[in-house]
Amino acid sequence: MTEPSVFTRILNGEIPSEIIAETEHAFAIRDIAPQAPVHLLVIPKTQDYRNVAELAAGDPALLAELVGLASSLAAEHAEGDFRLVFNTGPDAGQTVFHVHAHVLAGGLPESSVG
Ligand code: DGP
Repeated sequence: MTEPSVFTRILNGEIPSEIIAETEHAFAIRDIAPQAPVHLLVIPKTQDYRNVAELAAGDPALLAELVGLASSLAAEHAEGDFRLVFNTGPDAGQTVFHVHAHVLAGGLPESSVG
């Protein structure tokens, strides 16, 4: 059996982190090491999908739920515009293999590619 990820442990209350929003299948927390004025993580409650490619193939409706939650959080915590980043694979900087979206907002650098 797969070990619970850090995000599953947060969801279960085993690691302290405020859950700032929740939907039926997803939840959101603040990133522990923010890289923008607003830096949130939107995460499926299931850890069945390691990255966004697996999630898109396996449950596109859940991917859409993540995007919808990201959008409403950007409206609530910033002016509404946001950058959505899914690091996919270790060489792309992914460190937690429980798919999650970084929601970056509130004054981003000018660069347009990430
Ligand atoms: P990634 O590198 O894309 O896998 O992003 C993982 C993110 O998870 C990273 O930006 C830091 C964040 N993170 C890791 N552990 C914790 C934690 O215990 N609490 C919170 N709030 N964020 C965490």
